[in-house]
This record gives sequence, C-alpha cells and structure tokens, in this order.
Amino acid sequence: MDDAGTVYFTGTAGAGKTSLVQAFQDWLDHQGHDVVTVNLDPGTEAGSFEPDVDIRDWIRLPQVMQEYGLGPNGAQVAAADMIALKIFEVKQSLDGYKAEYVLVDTPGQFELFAFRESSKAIVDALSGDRSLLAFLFDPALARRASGFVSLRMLSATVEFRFRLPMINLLSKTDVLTPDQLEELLAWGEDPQMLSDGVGQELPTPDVQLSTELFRAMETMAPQSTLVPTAAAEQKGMDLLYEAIERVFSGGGAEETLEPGDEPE
Ligand SMILES: Nc1nc2c(ncn2[C@@H]2O[C@H](COP(=O)(O)OP(=O)(O)O)[C@@H](O)[C@H]2O)c(=O)[nH]1
Ligand SMILES: [Mg+2]
Repeated sequence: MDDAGTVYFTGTAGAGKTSLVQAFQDWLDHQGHDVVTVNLDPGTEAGSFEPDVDIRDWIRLPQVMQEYGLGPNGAQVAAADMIALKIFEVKQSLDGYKAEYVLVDTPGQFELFAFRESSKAIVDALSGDRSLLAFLFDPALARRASGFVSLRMLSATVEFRFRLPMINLLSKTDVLTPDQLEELLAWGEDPQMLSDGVGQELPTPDVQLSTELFRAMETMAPQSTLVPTAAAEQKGMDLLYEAIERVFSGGGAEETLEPGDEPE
C-alpha cells in the first residue's frame, strides 16, 4: 500500500471536502484507477457517502459526548486525539486494500486538524512515499478579496505544519458566474490583482499591513494557482488529477518541484 498516492482533502467546514472526495472517487473509478477512500471525521452524519475505511468504526462523536459527558465542541477536541490513538488500526484496515490512490477526508472542524499535534501523527502514520495536501477554497469565503487572502494564509499554514506538497483548489465553481470565476482564478495567479482587490474592498486600507502581508504571502505560498472544481457537476476532476500527478511525478512527499527542475 505504501506506493499508493495519498491525498488529504483539507479546508474550512462546508468547503466541499466530502463531496469532492466522493466525486473524485467516482471519476477515478470511471477512468479505471483503483481508489480507496478514508473518512477521518468522527462527526460525519450517516449519508450517501460510504467510505472504504471509516474512523466511525472506532470513534463516533455522539458516543464520545455521552461517555465523557462532553458537549459537541469538547467531544470534537477529545475525538481529534482519540483518532491518533486508533490510527494504526485505521492503517491496518487500509493496508487490506490494493489501491493506486487513497483519498482522505479530514475532520469537519478544520482547526482541529490543522493545529493539533495529533493530526501530524495521523498524517505520518497514513502517508506513504507519495502524499500531498489539497486545500479547498470555498467560494463563499474566496469571493471577497480579503476572504481569499485569509484562505491563502490558512492554506500556507497547513502546508507549513505538515510539510507536504500542497495543491490549492477552488470548490463549487458552479455557484460562480463566469466573470467571478475568472476573477478568482486571476487572484490566484497574480498577487497584484489580489492586492488591488483588497484595496478596492476596504474603504481605508492599512497600506503598510497589506504590503507586509502580501510580501509574507509571496514568500510562504508563491504557487497558489487554483484548480477549479465543481463536485456537484463532476467538473474539473481531470484538472485535479493532472495537478496531483504533476506533484507525484515530480518527486517524493518532501520534495516539490522548483520552477525549471526536471521531473525525475
Ligand atoms: N453548488 C455546489 N454545492 C456543493 C458542491 N460541493 C459541495 N456542495 C455543498 O456544500 C455543502 C458542504 O459540502 P461538504 O462536502 O459536506 O463539505 P465539507 O464540510 O468540507 O465536507 C453541502 O451542502 C454540499 O451539498 C459543489 O460542487 N457545488
Ligand atoms: Mg465533510
């Protein structure tokens, strides 16, 4: 199983991670690839999505609440650490499958996955030689330039913490007009346009803060070209596949291609 390509889908709650995992699994299936899905969200409601490997076989949020007398937020925090304790069982279950691609749906409460030590242990345990992070930009937040900047910082934070190659995705493109889509994709390509967008949005922009922020962003996350996807319409799956393959063909988990490097 260690030669499988593992993709962790991350992003704010409601960004469309679960829907995209499902849509991308269907697409890969159709293309004749072996794909396994893993759900790491103990709070996912039972629904149409049936992951192959499911953390809820070991940990369920309602049970954690009941057993430890916790509310939903406290239970999420406790569950985040419990997942790490069960991760070798999850890994064993995963090893029972033969797959080219492993798609991992991460916990709904993004900050728990992004900021707790236990998630590093989880990612270390599940990752083979080829692993990457996909971060979803939700149009509901990304549609405003300031929201776009915040998401880009979040994405860079996740990349910084996990030290894996990162692909930035735009989700739910079907809710955007063609002009909005074009603008969002341009913001991903061109920091100046994004900076101008923030300037137009804020009535009295703090010029110094903005300038410093953009400088930091360019250093932290120079490549934030967005891959447009719409899980609801199964659109952009080919682009997502190409983006993933570009990373995997470019080296191992710790290496990303620098511009001008030749793939090995
Ligand atoms: N219009 C549209 N809605 C979507 C799309 N993907 C997800 N959604 C909706 O966005 C909401 C959150 O999606 P979900 O996959 O559960 O997000 P998660 O919390 O990141 O796993 C749900 O109501 C989905 O139906 C999409 O491609 N287009
Ligand atoms: Mg979800």
